[in-house]
Amino acid sequence: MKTVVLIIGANGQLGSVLTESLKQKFGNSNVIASDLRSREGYEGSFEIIDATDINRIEEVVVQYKVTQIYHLAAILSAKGEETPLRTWDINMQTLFNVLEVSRKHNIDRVFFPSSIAVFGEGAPLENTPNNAYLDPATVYGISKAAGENWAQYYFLRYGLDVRSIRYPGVIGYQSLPGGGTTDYAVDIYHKAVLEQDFNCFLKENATLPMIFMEDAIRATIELMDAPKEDIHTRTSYNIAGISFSPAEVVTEIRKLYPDFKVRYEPDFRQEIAARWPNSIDDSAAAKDWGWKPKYDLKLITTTMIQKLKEKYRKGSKNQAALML
Ligand code: AKB
Repeated sequence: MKTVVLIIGANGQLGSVLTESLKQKFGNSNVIASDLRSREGYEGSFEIIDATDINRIEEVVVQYKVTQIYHLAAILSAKGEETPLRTWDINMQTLFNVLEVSRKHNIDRVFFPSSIAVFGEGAPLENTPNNAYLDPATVYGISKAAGENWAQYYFLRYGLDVRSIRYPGVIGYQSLPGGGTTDYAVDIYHKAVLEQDFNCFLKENATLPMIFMEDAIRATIELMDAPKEDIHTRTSYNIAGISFSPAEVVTEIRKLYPDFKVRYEPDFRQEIAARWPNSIDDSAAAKDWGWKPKYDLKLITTTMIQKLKEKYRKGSKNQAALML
């Protein structure tokens, strides 16, 4: 059977990069990118989809004979706290719509991203196990914990092959994050390359699990490629990349930019970060589908700085600076 992929939330930090990788894997004509707004210069099939509208998702699924859906649209941890009930509505309604359309149209595989935000005070901070107690303190985390259980429900009740990863903070040069607690770990590299000072909204010792974009994309594709009988976790898999604090990134960056200046001005996002794990046990993902990260902090830092320098040199300096 030919694989035709629909990506919902294709303009986002992860979605924009994943879309390009899926185009390479399945061919341009078999990947349909979608988001609330069109993307200028996008090469390939692009549909405007508001994922709160189930009819619109269904229309596109039928039109293109979609066989796989990656549902990446969500309001993240920090932004979600501005309007908790709206965040709950959007995160849950869009998931229900994707699950229902997938069930109705016998979609082959569905990907639903979860997050380290599902953990709270009840989970061990170090090496947090896959099956740790989930008591999230943000509405985003609550929606992801509920979403994981709905994903499992659709698998158990209807046999829908939904697969999920709990992403740590994702760091990449290709795109910018929006509204997360881990966003500082991308912004800091832009500021270093632009030779500007950085105001950090977390404390210098706030250690969080992070992952480089290349590793995050590879994990997603490896999970989706794994044989069905190897997937033993139907809520969501922990995956680890590397864990570090703002102070540790600054030390790495200063090896290349010795004058780089940082001020620590923790805000409400520090409270969120304090309840999240410091490090993650990803042995279930390693055992079931062979997960292994490649990028450590040194390699992330040298790659981020080299790629961002190239990007800014190519003339997107003003545009990127405006986006921060
Ligand atoms: C966030 O900070 O909200 C996200 C996440 C860890 O899910 N990057």
